[in-house]
Amino acid sequence: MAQASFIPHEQKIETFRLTSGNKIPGVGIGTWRSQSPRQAVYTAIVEAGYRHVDTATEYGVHTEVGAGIKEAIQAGVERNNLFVTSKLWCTEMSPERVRPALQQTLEELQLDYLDLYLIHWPFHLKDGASRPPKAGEVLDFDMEGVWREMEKLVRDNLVKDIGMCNFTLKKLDKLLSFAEIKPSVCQMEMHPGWRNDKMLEACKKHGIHVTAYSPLGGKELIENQAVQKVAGKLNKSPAQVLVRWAIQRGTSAIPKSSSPDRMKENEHVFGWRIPDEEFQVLSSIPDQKRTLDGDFLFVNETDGPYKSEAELWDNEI
Ligand code: 1BO
Repeated sequence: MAQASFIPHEQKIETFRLTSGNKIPGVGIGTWRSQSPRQAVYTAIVEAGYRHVDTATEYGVHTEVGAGIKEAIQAGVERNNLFVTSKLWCTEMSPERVRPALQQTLEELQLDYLDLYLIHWPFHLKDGASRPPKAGEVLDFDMEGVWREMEKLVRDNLVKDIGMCNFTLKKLDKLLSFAEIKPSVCQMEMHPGWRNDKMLEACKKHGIHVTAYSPLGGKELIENQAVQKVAGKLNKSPAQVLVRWAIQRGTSAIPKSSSPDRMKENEHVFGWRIPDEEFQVLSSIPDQKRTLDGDFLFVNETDGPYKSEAELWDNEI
């Protein structure tokens, strides 16, 4: 359930309580393909009031993101008021590589701990794997072994919460069958153009909070008539409506922006609501399409092991 607390800039920010008892802010700044991550992170925290920074080893921006966080802390924001998420990349998806990967991440970010560490994708890639992988470059994924190591990171206070991204119902069931520390967060693509209701329901049933990535969808969604109409009626921008929709659905959201004005706009989604009727309109947009299908990362149509998008997602699409 969302709770409100005050942050600078006279804004209320809603947070969600995780099963661990820790709180995750309703909106975070995404850093995938960020043009100037150091500046973006600093501006997001200090000027726009964000308290959640989402990054990943694979984005190649840890050093810059860490510098932005450090500058924000020097400007007076306390570390314990920030929520920093990073992710374990697929080449490190074997038990003995989990801890060294996290240690490198902490070093690059200049932090003592992460608030949240996520399995980025539930696949194990060979070092230097091509994109998409060639034959033999997708290795067996020891999910249980990797999770055990993630659990140790929590016990050793190196990360406060653990979770995963880009899971399916099938993989979620598998993880829950052996997890001693249950995942706190599942990060998935979600927006009115890709609602993924079943995954959201499954996570809610197990007390797993969902963070929606790509909450603005693509250009088509921003320009969608229903989205435009609701935005006009509420006197908000389409982006604000989309982020607010995510929050009202019980998920946190991590829109990406490098423009300070857009960052502020995307964060001004608290203290107002999308009325039920309009919420339903957004929740009934018929065209359902991912903006990020993972094909370019993992699908090898001739050699597999994932020969199609459907196989990648355990035929749940
Ligand atoms: C390559 C990573 C995609 C977004 O998290």
